[in-house]
Amino acid sequence: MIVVANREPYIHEYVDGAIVVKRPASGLVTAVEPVMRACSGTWIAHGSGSADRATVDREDRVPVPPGEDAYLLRRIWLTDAEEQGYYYGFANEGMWPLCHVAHVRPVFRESDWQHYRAINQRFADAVVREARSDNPVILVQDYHFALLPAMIRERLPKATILTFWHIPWPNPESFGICPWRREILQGLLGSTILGFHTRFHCKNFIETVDRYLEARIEHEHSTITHGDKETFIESYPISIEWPSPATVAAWPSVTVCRQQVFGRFGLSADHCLGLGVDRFDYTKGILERLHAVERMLEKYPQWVGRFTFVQVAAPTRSALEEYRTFQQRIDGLSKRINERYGSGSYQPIRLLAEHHSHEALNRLYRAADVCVVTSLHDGMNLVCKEFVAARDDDLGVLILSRFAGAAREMAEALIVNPYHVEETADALHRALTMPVAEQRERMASLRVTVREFNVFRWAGRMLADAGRWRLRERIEARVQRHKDL
Ligand code: GDG
Repeated sequence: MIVVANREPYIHEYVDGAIVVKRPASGLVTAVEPVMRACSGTWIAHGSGSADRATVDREDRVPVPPGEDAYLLRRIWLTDAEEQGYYYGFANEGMWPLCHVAHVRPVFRESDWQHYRAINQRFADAVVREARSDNPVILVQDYHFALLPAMIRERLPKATILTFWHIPWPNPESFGICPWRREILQGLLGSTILGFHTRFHCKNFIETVDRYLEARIEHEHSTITHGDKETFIESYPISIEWPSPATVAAWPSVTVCRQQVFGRFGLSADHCLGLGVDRFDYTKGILERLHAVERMLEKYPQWVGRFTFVQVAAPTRSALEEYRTFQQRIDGLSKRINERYGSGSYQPIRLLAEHHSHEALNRLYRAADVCVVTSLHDGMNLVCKEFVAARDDDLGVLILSRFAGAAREMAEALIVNPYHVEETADALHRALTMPVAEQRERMASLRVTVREFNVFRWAGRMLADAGRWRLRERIEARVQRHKDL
C-alpha cells in the first residue's frame, strides 16, 4: 500500500545539536498512521524537518516508527519557493478557506497554482517509482493533492486510487469562485473511490461536478463517470485508534493526572477545569470559545475563581499573515479576560501556545471536567474522540460544535452553535453542573461509539470497497477478452 500525504508522520529535527523525532499536530497523521503501522507499505510525504535529510538512505527513505520499522517513509524535498506556492499559497490560502467557508477570504495566485501543479506531478512521479506492480493500491490524502489522482491514473491506469478529502466540501456556489475548479474536479475524478467524512460533503461534491463538468452521475450508486472513467463517491467517517488494554494500563490514573495538572496550574482540588486542544487555526472557533468562557463568568459569577480554561494551541502555518494575526487576537483576548476576571494567582484563561507531547495531551484530557470543541467548520474533528477515549472513568462532559463532522456521530455531547456565544456559555455552565450519573450515561454511550467506529473501521470499509471494485474490474476485463476472441 502506498499513502501520499503532505505531512510526514515522523519529523526529524535538530535540537541542541542532537536529532529528535517529533510527531506533528495533525488529525490526518493521528488517523492514518495506525493504519499504516498495521498494513505496512510506503508513506510518501514532504520532508519538512531540519534533520530529515540526515536520516534518510540514498533513496530518501527511512523506516518508521523509529525502533519498530513497520513501514517506509519516503521523503520528497521542496524548495522554499515551492513550499510557499504549493503548501502555504494554493493549499492553505486557497483551498483551506475555500472549503471551510469560515469567512476568511481565499486567495488564488497564478504562481501558487503553478507550484501546486508541479508538486502534485513530483509526488505522482514518486508514486510511480515506489509502485511495485502495475495495479497498486494508493491512498491519496487531502486537499494538497487534488490533481494527483488523475496524474497517477495517466501513468498507472490499473491502479486502485483511494482519495480521502479530510476537510469539508462546500456547495457549488462557494466552490465556483476557484479559478481552477474544473482542473481540480477532473484531477479528483482520476480516483477509483473518493471519500469524504459525511454524506453531506459527498452530496456537495456531486452537485459541484454536476454544475461545472460534463459527467454522468448515477445518484443511486453514487458514481460519477467522466470521460470513460467511473469514480465511486462515498462517506467514510474517520476516527482514532482505540487505545488497547495494555496502553490504558500504562496510563497514570485519573486521580494522578488531575493532581499533576492541577498542581501545574496551582488549582485547588475543588476547582473546575475546562480544556480546548487545537492546532492554532481560525477554523477551530477558539475566539468564539473564549468569548463563551467570558460570557459564562459574567452570567454565572459563581464560577469566577473556581473555573479555569486551558487552551492548548499547537503552532501551525505561522508563516501566513492570516494565522499570525489570528494568533495575536487570541493572545490579546486571553489577556483581556484574565485582566477582567483574574486576581492574585488566578487566571481564568491559560493559553498554552506550544506543541505538546501525546502523553501531556492525554494527561490534560484525563484531568478535565469539560472538553470544548467549537469548530466553525470541521471535516470531522478528532480531539473530541481522543477526549472520549481517554476517559475510562466515564466522567467528563464534551461540548461539541454542530459544524464538526463528529457531531453526526456523537449526539450525547452537548451540541452547540459556536457562533452563538450565549448558547455555548450556557452549555459550559450546564456541563460544570451536570450530575455524575448523567455524565456517566453520556460518556459511556460516546465511548461505545468511538470504540466501535474506530479508525480501522474507516480504513477497513474503504479497502473492502476497493476490493469489490478491483474484483469487478477483473471480471469486466475477462468478459471483454472473451468478447474480443
Ligand atoms: C484534519 C481535518 C479531521 C493538537 N495539538 C497537538 C496535537 N494535536 C493533535 C490532536 C489531534 C490532531 O492534532 C488534530 O486533529 P483534528 O481532527 O482536530 O484537526 P486537523 O488537524 O485540522 O485535521 C479534521 C482530520 O483531518 C482527520 O481527517 O478530523 O476535520 O481538519 O489528533 O491531538 N498533537 C501533538 N501535540 C500538540 O500540541 N502531538
